Formats: sequence, structure tokens, C-alpha cells
Amino acid sequence: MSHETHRRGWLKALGASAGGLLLGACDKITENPESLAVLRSAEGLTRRAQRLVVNRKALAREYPAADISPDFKPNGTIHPQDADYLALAANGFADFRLVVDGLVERPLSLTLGDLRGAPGRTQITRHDCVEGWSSIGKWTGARLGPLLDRAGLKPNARYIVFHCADTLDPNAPPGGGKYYESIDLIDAYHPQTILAYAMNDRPLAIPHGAPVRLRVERQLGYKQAKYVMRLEAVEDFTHIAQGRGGFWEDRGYEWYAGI
Ligand SMILES: Nc1nc2c(c(=O)[nH]1)N[C@H]1C(S)=C(S)[C@@H](COP(=O)(O)O)O[C@H]1N2
Ligand SMILES: [Mo]
Repeated sequence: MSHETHRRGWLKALGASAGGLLLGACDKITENPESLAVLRSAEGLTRRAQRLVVNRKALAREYPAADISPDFKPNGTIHPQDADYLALAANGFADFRLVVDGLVERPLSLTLGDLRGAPGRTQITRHDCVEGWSSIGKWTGARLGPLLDRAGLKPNARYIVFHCADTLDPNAPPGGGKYYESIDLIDAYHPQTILAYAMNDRPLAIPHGAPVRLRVERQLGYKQAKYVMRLEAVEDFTHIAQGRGGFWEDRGYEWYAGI
């Protein structure tokens, strides 16, 4: 067994213990404080182990076209009902603007044409959801790193927050029900981190996050923000929603979801 295979097997075993606890997690786990505590510690173990042994700049595995899933599962929000989103969709997203602001020198407001014209990448990768399913898809999008360079991060910027159009929890306290996510600058500048506007050679469909979604390939499914409207560069995210850096993080998931 090669060193690489051995390492992967070991990581897989670590991951499996966390993954097993997470089956069906997206809606159930937060109801049970006990499983939440276990989840936190198991995920924490995986995270610390990975930080020690995995190069965060390594590429996620890419697959041949023959492996693309014919039935990539849409999950979470699949048809946002928020009025501003519905208005954009009704117009084929012609009025869509991706805002890049926060701790940047030059705030941006980008059309889909701007994104298509930006330095891009196409990749066929596997999406792993904590609910216990995986699908392989082909993604095309603008690389996040060059976009951030265009905006010019201020020296105190440490994270990029992705503000999404969809309300996933209508019962959350005001300001807390919208989906959002955040990543650090290592993931933001990773070469496979893209703002995807196409999936399997077609414009991104609404169930998968139209018009633009994040692909951050070294992370689990819940980090892959769909319906991205705004990128905010921040020093920390404690002032946003419940302060843990993401919709599911606010409900108990680990912020670092590296795979
Ligand atoms: N805006 C938004 N992004 C989201 C979600 C969501 O509900 N809303 N769900 C997350 C979860 S848990 C998963 S597994 C993936 C699903 O992406 P897909 O619908 O393309 O399969 O999107 C992630 N990003
Ligand atoms: Mo997920």
C-alpha cells in the first residue's frame, strides 16, 4: 500500500465516524443536544487530524466526464421564494449583480457577463453532503482569487462571507433565516474555488443555485453556497446572524468542513 493510499484510508476511517453520526443530519441533529455535542467533538477530531496531515493547498480529486452523475441531487433550498430573487429569476437574471464589498479597496458590482469574462476554471468533482450522499458534477465558473485581487483585499480581511438570496429558516429571529457561509483566505485563493455559473455545460439551474453558486472543493456540501448575491470580506463574522460563520454553523455544524 502506498503512503498516499494509507493516509487516505486513515483519514477515511476518521471521517467515517463523523459521517455516520451525520446521516440525516441536515434537519434532525439540531433537535438533539446530546448528538450535537458528539457531533462537535467528532468533527473537531477530524479537523485537527486533517490540519496536521493535509496540505490545504492540495487539489481535490477531479473525475473523467464518464463519472458525471446523471441525477445530481439538489438539496436544501431548491426554489427560493424570496421576492427579490423571484424578480431576478423572472427576468432570466439579466439584472443580477454580484456585489463584492466589505474590507476591499474597490467594491465591485459584477454582471453575469463580467463573471463569464473573468479568469475561469472547469472541473469535475465530487460533492459530499453530510446527509450521506455524494454526486459528481462538472462546474464552470470564475476563479474567486483573481476576483478578490480585482477588488483588493484590505490587510485586515481574513474571511469571505457569501450572502445568499434564499431564506431557509422562515422561523429564525430577524436577520437569521437567510442562508450564508464563510471561508478563510486559504480556501478563497485555492485554485479550484470558483463562483460557478454553469453545471454540466449548461447555465446553472435554479435548484442548484442559479445564477451563481460557490464551489469550494475541499469542503463539505453545506459550504457550497447557492444563490450567492454578495461577497463580503470581513475580519471576523461574529456580527453576522448567530455569529458562527454560516447558516448550519449557527445550528451546530463545524465551521471548518474540510475533506
Ligand atoms: N443558499 C443555499 N446554499 C446551500 C444550501 C441551501 O439550502 N441554500 N444547502 C447546502 C447543502 S446542505 C448542500 S448539500 C448543497 C446542495 O447543493 P445542490 O443543491 O447543488 O446539490 O448546497 C449547499 N448550499
Ligand atoms: Mo448538505
